[in-house]
Amino acid sequence: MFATEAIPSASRSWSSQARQLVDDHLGKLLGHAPPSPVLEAMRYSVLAPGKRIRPLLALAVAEFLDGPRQSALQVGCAIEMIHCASLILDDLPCMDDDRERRSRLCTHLQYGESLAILAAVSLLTQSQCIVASHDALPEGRRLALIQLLCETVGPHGLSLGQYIDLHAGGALASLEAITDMHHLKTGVLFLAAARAGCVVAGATPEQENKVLRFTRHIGLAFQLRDDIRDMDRDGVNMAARIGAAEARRKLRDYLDGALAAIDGERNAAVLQGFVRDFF
Ligand code: GRG
Repeated sequence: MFATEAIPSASRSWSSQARQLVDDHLGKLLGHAPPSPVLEAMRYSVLAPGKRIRPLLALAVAEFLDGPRQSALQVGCAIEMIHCASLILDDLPCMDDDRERRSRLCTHLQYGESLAILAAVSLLTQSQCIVASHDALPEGRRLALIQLLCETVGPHGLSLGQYIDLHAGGALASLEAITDMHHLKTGVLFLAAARAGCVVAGATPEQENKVLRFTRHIGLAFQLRDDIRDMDRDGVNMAARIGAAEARRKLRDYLDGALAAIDGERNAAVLQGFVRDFF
């Protein structure tokens, strides 16, 4: 177990210990053998230093619900692979046309566009494979997880969010429309991570409602915090629209809302620690 109280050294937070677990597990899941240029590009993208907030959320939720850590780790890593696939695609010239990601050259600049696209596609399929083959979970739960992950990426999830951002982002007039777009681009993957923790742990509907209320607030807070940091950058920015002071007030409200959703629960400390470590 790595419940907060079980962490051996006071200088290592729950998150830094869990992040190490995730990094190690991703390295194993994307092992070198047999060698392949596509695998090399996948490793380049996934093993670059990321915050790992989505797998950590899956782990924290499973721990909140006394669920099995190893299964949460496996599914959390599948979600990190989907996240990395979305980053590779987002950085392409036909999308956001970025140069740097996680302090490194973007995958398409390091390996070329065709290999970057193949790595993204392979990360998506690999994410399904590692859930399907995780026989510590009953088949019904594995199927539920695969369905969840497919729906999260598909035409009403991440892909739609990206389409709206690329084709209508600058013209979005209302704050609601911007929030909806951010929800699709960012929030749905956070919700998938939290739902995955619930599926792994066999949560009751009541438990799942609490976790999802917590996560909706966290997703909104994450995006707004990014917008506050990036107020000068081009693109749709909620903080630039409403002003820094109002954005900071909203951010506090979101975090209060997240903590209120789990207030009084037996294992609330792990999700409280998650909020403390990330925000
Ligand atoms: C087929 C998977 C797939 C996606 C197609 C390209 C696309 C649609 C969606 C891209 C969505 C996107 C890039 C949203 C931004 C999400 C976001 C907040 C990224 C930054 O996340 P962090 O801060 O980054 O967690 P690290 O590097 O720490 O993981």
